[in-house]
Amino acid sequence: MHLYTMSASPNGRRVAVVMKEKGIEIPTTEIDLRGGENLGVEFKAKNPVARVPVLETDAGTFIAETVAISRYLESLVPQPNLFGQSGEEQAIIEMWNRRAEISLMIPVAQAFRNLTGVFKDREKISKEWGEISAEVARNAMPMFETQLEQTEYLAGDQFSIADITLALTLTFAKAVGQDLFQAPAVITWHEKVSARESFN
Ligand SMILES: N[C@@H](CCC(=O)N[C@@H](CS)C(=O)NCC(=O)O)C(=O)O
Repeated sequence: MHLYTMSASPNGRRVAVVMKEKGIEIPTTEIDLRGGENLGVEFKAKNPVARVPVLETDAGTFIAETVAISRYLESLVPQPNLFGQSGEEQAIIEMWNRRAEISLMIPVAQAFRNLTGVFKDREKISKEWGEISAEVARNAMPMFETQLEQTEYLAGDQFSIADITLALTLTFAKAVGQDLFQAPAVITWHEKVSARESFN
């Protein structure tokens, strides 16, 4: 296998945490996103949407999308389980992971990209859209606070991919000036999850 990633990016970090949780090491090529290495023909042949991470399997198949890669890794190394075992567990974990991605990770990324113009060499940006996206992210937080007042981890009593998505999104948001740590249950949960060996 071979991994193409930018380890410090939010999605690069998600796959890195999954790998560390499972004790998986994969030869890795760092892709220079700011320099636009992902926009070239060579990289786009691996992933036509020009994003990292991308995993090349031993059979030479390219798998993009962080959750797809993570599910594949779970199929190779099932423990510790990050995607649930019973049908219900799997559904609840998927539900919370999708909520974390759609309600938070995407708006945080849109705010970052549109307010900073970091990728304006490759996309149109709008400050207004950046501000709206930052507000959408802030407005999503009470849902996570309410859930984490009731459960140890985001999708219940098991640490899962949903925790990885939410925790790393909040860490990234803070690093780029969008502080979403406004309520106690999220703060306590984030400290606990971030202290895991796989996060460091
Ligand atoms: N839905 C994709 C998103 C991947 C993504 O947005 N990756 C970012 C890094 S975190 C990227 O490659 N950005 C480069 C660019 O936009 O040119 C996933 O889950 O992997």
